[in-house]
Amino acid sequence: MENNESQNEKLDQLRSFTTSNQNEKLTTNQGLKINNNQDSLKAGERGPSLLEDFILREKITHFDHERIPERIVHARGSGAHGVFKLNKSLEKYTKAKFLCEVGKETPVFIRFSTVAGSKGSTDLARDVRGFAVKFYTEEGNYDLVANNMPVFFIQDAIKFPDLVHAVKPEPDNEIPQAASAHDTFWDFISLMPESMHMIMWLMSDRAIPRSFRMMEGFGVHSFKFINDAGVSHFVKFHFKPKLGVHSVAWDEAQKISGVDPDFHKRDLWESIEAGNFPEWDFGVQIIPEEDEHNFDFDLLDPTKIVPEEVVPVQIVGTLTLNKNPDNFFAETEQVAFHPGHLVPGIDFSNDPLLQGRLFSYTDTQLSRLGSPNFHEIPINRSINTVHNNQRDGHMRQQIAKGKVSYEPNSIGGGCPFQAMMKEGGFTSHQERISGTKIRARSESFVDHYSQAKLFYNSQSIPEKQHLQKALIFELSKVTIPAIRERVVGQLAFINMDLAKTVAQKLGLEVKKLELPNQSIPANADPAGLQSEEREPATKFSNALSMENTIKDTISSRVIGFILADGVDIGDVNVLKTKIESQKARVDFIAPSLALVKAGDGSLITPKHTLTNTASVCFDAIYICSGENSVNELLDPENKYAVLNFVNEAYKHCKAIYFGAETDGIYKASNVNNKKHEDPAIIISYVENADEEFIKAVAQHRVWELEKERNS
Ligand code: HDD
Repeated sequence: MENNESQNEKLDQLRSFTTSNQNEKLTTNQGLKINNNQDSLKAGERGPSLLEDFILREKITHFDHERIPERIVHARGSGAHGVFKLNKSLEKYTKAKFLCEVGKETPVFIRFSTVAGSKGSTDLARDVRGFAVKFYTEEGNYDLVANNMPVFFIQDAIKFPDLVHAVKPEPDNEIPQAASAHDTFWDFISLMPESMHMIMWLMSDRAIPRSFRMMEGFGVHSFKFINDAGVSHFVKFHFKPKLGVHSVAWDEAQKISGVDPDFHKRDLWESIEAGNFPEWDFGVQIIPEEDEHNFDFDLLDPTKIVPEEVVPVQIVGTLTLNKNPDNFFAETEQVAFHPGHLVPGIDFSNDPLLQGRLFSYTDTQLSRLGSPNFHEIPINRSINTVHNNQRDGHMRQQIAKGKVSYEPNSIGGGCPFQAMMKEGGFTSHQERISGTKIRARSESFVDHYSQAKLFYNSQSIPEKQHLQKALIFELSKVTIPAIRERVVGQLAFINMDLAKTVAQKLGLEVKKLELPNQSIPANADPAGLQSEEREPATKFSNALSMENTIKDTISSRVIGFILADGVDIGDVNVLKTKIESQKARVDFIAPSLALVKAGDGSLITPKHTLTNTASVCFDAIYICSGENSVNELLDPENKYAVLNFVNEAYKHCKAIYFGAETDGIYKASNVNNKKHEDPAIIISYVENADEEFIKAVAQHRVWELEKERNS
């Protein structure tokens, strides 16, 4: 089906709010046709403008109020429409209809985001990514407001404003933008041992994804599934990308931030426009209530995962994104998520982080979107009709008929009626609670290092090296030595080699961690509840390393073909066809945007010049065959840019393919004379060179050769 003709109930609903200016006359907001949109009404051609110019006033007034406050966190986002299809019924565990009937398709809207940066910041910041999914189900909207990391920094929502204040730009000078590498963030972290597991994730390459399409999504908290019989199970939600989980290198991320700060936004948009629809498997980890206490951590602690080796993820559905929004503001900016948007069959757990979120999300929409009627904004509307006695408020859209806006009533025949459970009426899961009212943390939450160890130990060698380098980078930006020392002290509880490697580069010794006395009761102070170093019950988890991800597809990868006049069009076309047949994209890069004249006289339109893009924007490069083309690329005017392309791709461990007669470029580049075997460097004369190159692209990167490639 054509992209923008996709059909589903939500898109049909949105269509009724969508307008097009095609072949229409310009009007005011009152529908009056405008005759002159160039000049304001004046007292004489050179005179002052008149207050009575209602056309000018309307236009300027609207413009003056165009901006709304950006999200306090997750300000920078990219949205897409899609569909969720259920492949395996979860009826045994939940009565949520969209999870019961195999084959059922539910419209979704998804918004990916970075957390710390402002709306206009770069996509490639080292950061957590938001992965918020709104399911427009027949029983109302269900929001899974997830992240691309399965744990969180803090255990209790009361610390959220502190965390966010610490990571955001420092309040005196508003520096740095979209970065955690600064004093206040690490000061906070150094005093919050519970953040250490999340810090491992944040310092790993998961924090610099290659694409939104290549990252996982996690609901983080334990939620609850309730079935028809009222039986409850704990559930953890997972999205697993069909393209595998892949990241860029930190050096690359920083460069992409300059060359194309919209890299992820553009990548998502272009993939969907090209019909290359991003897809995820949707999975659940299900835990019977009676097993709640059978783990070496607390299921309610959001700084812990349930290792997949202990409770496997059952894949039950597919999420496909198949349509870009028509209007960024109306859809991606105005969409309002909330973990409390539930449907029958799904409920919360008592995770104290989740509990606090249940307040925050509606509250923030009130200041961000300006009115309790934000649910009436088209993107936020449920596909089933809303019936209740809530009335009025700013910008009310619904025209509720009749005299009655209260309940019970007799005048309105008692409508709208409460729904019984069997009619789909939501009931909170009944749970026996007994306890003392107390402002304290459970002892079962006092284990801050065991899963940080599990994560670190499960990483491959290149991943460990990247993580070390990230910590060194971040902490080297911290100006207060005591903060660096404290973080190193925390790392020592996770892995002594890690602590020593980081310490050495910071010019520090690993010292015993000493947290300053903050004069707060020990049971209220996470530092006071300093966890003992503890081993996790699960020592190693394959699922935590990106090394074990899917590497058998080049779908949607972008390959740069570097060429100039005289290029061998035969070779170009053969490889291009092979690449495109596997749903990857070829972009031509030439010395200028002038048409490139191939050796046989045919013409090629370049998409980029050697200097308006950079190797960091491509997954792999091909230096096209042809002596004349190579000579032009080695001309002093182009040589630096060409070698820069090759050398950077080499440094970032990408696949590079040298076509026939490109020896001059090979020899002048850093690739030359390397003694090691490098499976990602393909020279045209090797057997099945095209296929070898495609295989190398599918591998994403040869991280294990990074050291050699950078020496
Ligand atoms: Fe949050 C936005 C995910 C903890 C308060 N959060 C927001 C978004 C995502 C998450 C993906 C962006 C939604 C969008 O695209 O519009 N947040 C999480 C996850 C958390 C988490 C996975 C922990 C497991 N958040 C969290 C806490 C609080 C908040 C503990 C407050 C107590 N989050 C907010 C917020 C935001 C938000 C301030 C900002 C904009 C919005 O809600 O709509 O209310």
